[in-house]
Amino acid sequence: MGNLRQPVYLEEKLEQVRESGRLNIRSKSLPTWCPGCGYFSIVDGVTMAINHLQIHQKDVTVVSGIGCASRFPFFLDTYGFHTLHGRTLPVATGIKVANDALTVLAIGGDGDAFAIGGAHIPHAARRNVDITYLVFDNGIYGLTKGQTSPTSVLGFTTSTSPYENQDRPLNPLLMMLSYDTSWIGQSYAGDPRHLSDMITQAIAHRGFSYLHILSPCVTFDKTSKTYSNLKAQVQLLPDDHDSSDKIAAIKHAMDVDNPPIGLFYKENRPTLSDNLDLIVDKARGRNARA
Ligand SMILES: Cc1ncc(C[n+]2csc(CCOP(=O)(O)OP(=O)(O)O)c2C)c(N)n1
Ligand code: SF4
Ligand SMILES: [Mg+2]
Repeated sequence: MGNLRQPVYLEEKLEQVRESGRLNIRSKSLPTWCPGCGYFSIVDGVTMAINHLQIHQKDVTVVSGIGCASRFPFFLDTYGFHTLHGRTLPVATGIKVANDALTVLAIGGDGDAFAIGGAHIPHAARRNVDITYLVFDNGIYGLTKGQTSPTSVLGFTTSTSPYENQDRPLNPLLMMLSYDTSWIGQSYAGDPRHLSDMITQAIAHRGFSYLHILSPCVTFDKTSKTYSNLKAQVQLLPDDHDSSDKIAAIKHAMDVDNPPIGLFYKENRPTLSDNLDLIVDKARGRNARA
């Protein structure tokens, strides 16, 4: 009995959250993530961004798939939708098209996004659905106890790669650039100030915004995307990076050894809802002539 771990007193944590003044958006369900998981700073970043942009919580819907990352909607006192594994974007698209006034956040891990959900991403991006997609990349399947994911690095040893991972990792930023995403950024869970600023910019963008968040899984990754490795690797995008220059963004996205953080690319163009409105107008015009 002497070896039993001390219980975590969630009431004390709840009190800290209450004192921070952010409980108006944080729900009374405190995150069940492992202590030290990078995701804690993301929930804080989203809370700060929503407060900063003065969006009322009744106007926010958070949609997720399945995974540790996808538990996210439970921890915010907004509307939320915990969908099936990999099906975040179709559900988020439906919500936005049904009510364009809502701020819709789609959330998932690297597995939820780029393995089972990978085929949905190009279509949400090219249609420029006005939602914000936050992908938490820990390079592993956390919830199912540490298998390789599409972003696991070469040589990574996990339960499904005991003789080291031989599959080359995807480069999500390059993919998003090629999908014509209208806003693309990257941030790091170990830099909360940068993170909340990037989340704020992503939500403020009118169109499909994609924020790639590097975030350590402290329980199942002791060697790869750890805090100490990421801290040494990440670098700010250069001050003179022109976020309207896609070729420059592609070059920076290829720097996988020293992942740059910041705004890679941004353009303004009509959203899916704008285009649907045009179609409605055209159809009404035709009906009027008929
Ligand atoms: C259809 C289906 N296939 C597989 C699973 C098992 N499963 C649940 S979460 C998950 C991967 C989670 O990894 P990721 O999306 O990276 O999130 P993380 O847990 O790392 O935050 C898998 C394979 C499932 N729930 N449903
Ligand atoms: S298993 Fe990993 S990703 Fe999941 S909560 Fe724990 S540290 Fe975070
Ligand atoms: Mg993951």
